[in-house]
Amino acid sequence: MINKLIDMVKDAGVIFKEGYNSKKYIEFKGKKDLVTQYDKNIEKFLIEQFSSTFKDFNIIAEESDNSKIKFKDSIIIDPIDGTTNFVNKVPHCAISIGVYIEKKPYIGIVYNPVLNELYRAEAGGGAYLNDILLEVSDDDNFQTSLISTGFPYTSATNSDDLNWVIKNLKKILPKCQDIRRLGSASIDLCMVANGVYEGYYEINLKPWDVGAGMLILQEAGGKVTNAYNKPYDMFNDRCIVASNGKIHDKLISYLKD
Ligand code: LIP
Repeated sequence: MINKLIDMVKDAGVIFKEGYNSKKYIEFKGKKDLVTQYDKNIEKFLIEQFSSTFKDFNIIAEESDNSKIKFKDSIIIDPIDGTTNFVNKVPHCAISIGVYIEKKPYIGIVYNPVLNELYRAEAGGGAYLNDILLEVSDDDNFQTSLISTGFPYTSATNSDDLNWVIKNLKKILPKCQDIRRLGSASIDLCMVANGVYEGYYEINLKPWDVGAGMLILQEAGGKVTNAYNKPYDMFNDRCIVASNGKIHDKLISYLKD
């Protein structure tokens, strides 16, 4: 299944790359939440491909109405994770595909066509960036750890969410090496998998932002939980905490107090 998926995702990458370099028609789903014709076109292309080839799976996709879909044997699509980057030509954006069987992660693919970087993992089979086996960093010192985060779209309208972001930046920034905000949750998770970041946290993400990256990180030896150190439920939990495993408890302790 993974090779077929990769071929289809690479075909979708052609539309992605063409769009990256072209004029976009932008609509606003919320005050900050953008969508372009390329998000819709890539999603439509992938849904057509997946539904005709993988008939045993239903599809949950960012730009679609998912209200009647039951998550079980599912393919979760984010056609462009990092749409704000895509619109502004910041080359950190990706197609994210998570495949689940019986609600358990089976395959994850995160493909950045701009940089030609394809992250992939199969449950129990390790994680790769192109052909390089991924392994999380072994740094266990929080002070030398590079931490990544994201700012939820809701911070524009919800003062609790904005305060949460500021409060946790104030707590974590002095205690770590530095903080990065790259703008694509799926790539953030892959960069923890690749040992670039030691940790990552963010609130209010959706299953399509993380459905692939979580498996890629876990297969590279990393850890993903909620803020209470319990398994992260991508449909219900507010905060995702991801790490190389070694600084996980420290990161949780800062997010908690
Ligand atoms: C985005 C994320 C980004 C996060 C945004 C948003 P989109 O996904 O990947 O890191 O901070 O809140 O969820 O909307 O570009 O697919």
